[in-house]
Amino acid sequence: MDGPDIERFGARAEAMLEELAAISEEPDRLTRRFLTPEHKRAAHLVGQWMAEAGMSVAEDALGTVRGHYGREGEAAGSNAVPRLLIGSHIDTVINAGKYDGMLGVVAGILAIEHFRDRNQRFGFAIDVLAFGDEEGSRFPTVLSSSAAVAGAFEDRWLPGLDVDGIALDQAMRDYGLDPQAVAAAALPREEALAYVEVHIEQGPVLEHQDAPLGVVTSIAGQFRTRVTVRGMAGHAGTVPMAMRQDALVAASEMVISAEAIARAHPEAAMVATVGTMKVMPGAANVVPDIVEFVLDLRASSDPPRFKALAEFTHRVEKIAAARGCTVTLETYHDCATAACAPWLQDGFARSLETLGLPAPRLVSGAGHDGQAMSKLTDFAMLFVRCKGGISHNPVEFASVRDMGLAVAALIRFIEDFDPARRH
Ligand code: HGY
Ligand code: MN
Ligand code: MN
Repeated sequence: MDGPDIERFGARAEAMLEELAAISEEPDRLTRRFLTPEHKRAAHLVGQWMAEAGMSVAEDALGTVRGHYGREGEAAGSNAVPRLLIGSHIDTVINAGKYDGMLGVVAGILAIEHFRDRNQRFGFAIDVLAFGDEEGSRFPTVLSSSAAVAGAFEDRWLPGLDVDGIALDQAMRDYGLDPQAVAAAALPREEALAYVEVHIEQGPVLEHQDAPLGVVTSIAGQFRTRVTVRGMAGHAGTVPMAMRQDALVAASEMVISAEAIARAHPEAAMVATVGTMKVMPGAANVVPDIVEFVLDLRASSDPPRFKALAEFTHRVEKIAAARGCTVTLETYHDCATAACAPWLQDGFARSLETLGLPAPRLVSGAGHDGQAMSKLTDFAMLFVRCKGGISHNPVEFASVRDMGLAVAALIRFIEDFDPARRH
């Protein structure tokens, strides 16, 4: 693989990402949430690309598009075939960038296309997986579609409601899926050789080190905890300040306390974010009586994360009591820190070295499908430099050259992949 190949891979990736980015729920920004008609259109497009790259294509009960590239001598329709899994997600956050998730799916497809063009087969099959619920931007679930492949889907997620009051299982039926068939989406453990993912770094480290690519060592664990504060509605003009049970002021103090807890633990790379808040009844001249917000709390290891949630719980109960309010917390997502398998990390490091590139190793503060897939098999990730480390923002950017290098590194990784190295 030489320079022109790298440029060609990168240009193809850019064009495919552009095409996917045009499929949005909103006219002037990219938003594509799980099981929406736009998810279905993007899944169909990805399925077409997989078929054109020489894969057989299927869709599982969670809408994951699964391309299969058979191993040497594999007869059509064989099952129980050992396979290397490559994937990422095609759902987005609200007002997203076009690289987060989609780049990993496109890179997998371009790698298979490269092998198909050379009629190159391996002693193992390769599946490319396009997951639809990594971001958790529609239902109170996160990583549900990769969890289904890993056999870790939880039925308690099915009644979860989106902002319009549509339950996950209803949305699955509306999409043409069968919520009762989720178990069939699980891949038998003995068939999964490993899971690898190419993803933009979504942070500033690679750019700071002037490295186009990097090898992930582990993915930070995360909580998503719904906090509901209840006070007393009242007339904005008549309730004296000292007599208020203002749920929004209490909630605001709680958000500040979450920030203070995270700031106090840089050693754990702790981060706390409140990105959504519902204020009820939602009138300018009514003292709010119910406020609901979600805390996203992460750290580079689990013990400090658990301690921080306990500390936050203690502080919010005190804040609520002092303001004549009550508070309830419901942690609906608890994803453990997940370590990338050293033998797979080394595989990516070797592939970077053969391309004459540095192979920095780094932690991922962002969550990924690999955390769910780690319940099925060993996993690893290859990070791609992104401009300013910006992500979850429409200015998110990865260069054509860096994306081309990522595809080339993935190809090298696959050519060098040997399941016998798993120890
Ligand atoms: O939130 C995350 O870390 C990921 O982008 N879903
Ligand atoms: Mn994301
Ligand atoms: Mn992502």
